[in-house]
Amino acid sequence: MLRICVALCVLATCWAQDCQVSNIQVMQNFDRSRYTGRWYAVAKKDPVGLFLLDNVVAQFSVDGSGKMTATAQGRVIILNNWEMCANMFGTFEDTPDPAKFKMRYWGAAAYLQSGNDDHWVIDTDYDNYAIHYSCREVDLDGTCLDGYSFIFSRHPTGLRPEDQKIVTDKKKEICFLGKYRRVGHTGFCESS
Ligand code: RTL
Repeated sequence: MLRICVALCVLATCWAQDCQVSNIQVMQNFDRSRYTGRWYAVAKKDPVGLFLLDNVVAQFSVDGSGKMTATAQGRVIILNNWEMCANMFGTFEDTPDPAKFKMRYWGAAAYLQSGNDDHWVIDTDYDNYAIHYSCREVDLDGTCLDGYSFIFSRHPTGLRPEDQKIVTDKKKEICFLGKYRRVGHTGFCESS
């Protein structure tokens, strides 16, 4: 019995870390209403190309009909040296998996990036931490060729020590461990 358990555990670990986008485990029974409110990005893994640099704060809402929307702010540099605070909007299309969405996003100004990305919630306890994942391009071997991810905290000061191991384990599971940068909060976007 013990041998079977060990074998199953080994199999489950390998399966979780084979880096196939289609095998990535997301939050079970995701509850969008508990996810609403403000989240501070504390770390991010960048995609290829232009991206939010730091001071990233997201605010999620759910309307009367259950539709999820979000706004996000963050410092960006566009046109090589123009630094500004980007005000972004996102609407979410549901999929059969409650933790997997399609996010259409755009900026308050027309020159900001817009797009339609996957938006997966990998794990959250709703009150302290959340791990987001988006793969923009899947490689021929099924792994992610171009993706990004945010680690969010409800606390502007960062993750609680007790959440750090959970987050590190999930970073490994989504094959982005070692690819994150810290997201600083300097108040850059606070006046806009
Ligand atoms: C996140 C969740 C909350 C809502 C939105 C999000 C993504 C925003 C992105 C913005 C990119 C902006 C760029 C601007 C420069 O032109 C995932 C935070 C909308 C991806 C690159």
